[in-house]
Amino acid sequence: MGTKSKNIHRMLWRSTTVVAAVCVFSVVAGGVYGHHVYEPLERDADRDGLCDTCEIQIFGTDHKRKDSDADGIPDAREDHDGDGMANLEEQGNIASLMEAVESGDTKRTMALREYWTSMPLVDEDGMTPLILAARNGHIETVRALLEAGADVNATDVYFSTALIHAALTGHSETVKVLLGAGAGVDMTDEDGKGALFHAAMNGHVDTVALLLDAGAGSKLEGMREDVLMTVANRGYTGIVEVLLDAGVDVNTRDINGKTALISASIPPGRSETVKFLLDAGADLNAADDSGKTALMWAAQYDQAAIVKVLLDAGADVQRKDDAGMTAVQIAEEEGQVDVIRLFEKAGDPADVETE
Ligand SMILES: [Ca+2]
Ligand SMILES: [Ca+2]
Ligand SMILES: [Ca+2]
Repeated sequence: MGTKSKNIHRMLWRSTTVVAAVCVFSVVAGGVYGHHVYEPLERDADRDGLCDTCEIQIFGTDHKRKDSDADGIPDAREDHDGDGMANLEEQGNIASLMEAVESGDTKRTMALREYWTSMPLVDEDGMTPLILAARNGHIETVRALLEAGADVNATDVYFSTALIHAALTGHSETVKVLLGAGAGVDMTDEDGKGALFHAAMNGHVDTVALLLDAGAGSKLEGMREDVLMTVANRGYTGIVEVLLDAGVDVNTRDINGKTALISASIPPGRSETVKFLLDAGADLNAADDSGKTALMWAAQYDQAAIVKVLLDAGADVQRKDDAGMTAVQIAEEEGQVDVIRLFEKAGDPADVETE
């Protein structure tokens, strides 16, 4: 569900002012971009201008035959719903709706209301107009859609709601509007992740704060704790702070017994997060299920800056993991010279040990 791919896809639709060219253009562009993801939507097997997906999902015609019912009227000129408008023109209106929603054209989105339910059928992600507007932070369109009765908790094919999409893109004002309209704050996608998780994963601190205020994660076992570990690992200190303020225990552990401090000590560039966690009362010498402390993990992965912070904070250098190794021995085994030098500066723990 990459934004870039999605944009290319939207561009394809946008490039189809000449409705009849929709599918022909897409076939050519598909070759250029090599985007097979959208092939089912853009393919036009019988080259009659109607996309396969439109024929199958909406018009009920045979996508492999230009005149499915052999009555002499091509599928493109048939009128599947008897409203006086030919199928090809209806397809153009659906494309126009998608373009209007994505660009935040509220007036046109409302004018094309009769296609709201068609849009998810031809969008490979099953996006409703509300989801697409929310994802793009088009707050006026979101409001108009909600007022017109759009289902605030409708999902795409990944079971992601408009709230999840607004949260992962960090459109906090849109998140507010959706919450106000009764969006399920703890609804989860196909991976069991909710809006809180997605906002946190993408570093949107304001959105995380809003969702926590709305009670996100309070009913989902371990959700806030999982989020703490993840954002600590990613170095999103602001979100760590918001989560701790919301009552998450700084020393909570994941399924491998790792604390947030340990999670933050493994990747590079997390010194500030490590310092923040220590100031917030993180257990400096907490060990995970393998007996490894934050110091040992940082030593193993050559995170010299973090080793320095942990040593300065008084981390226990003599402590051994379940394999009987101290942090400096781990660093030696891994050949992490920068870290070894730091231990030497801090006083050789081996000497201390034999005293
Ligand atoms: Ca066709
Ligand atoms: Ca026909
Ligand atoms: Ca029609």
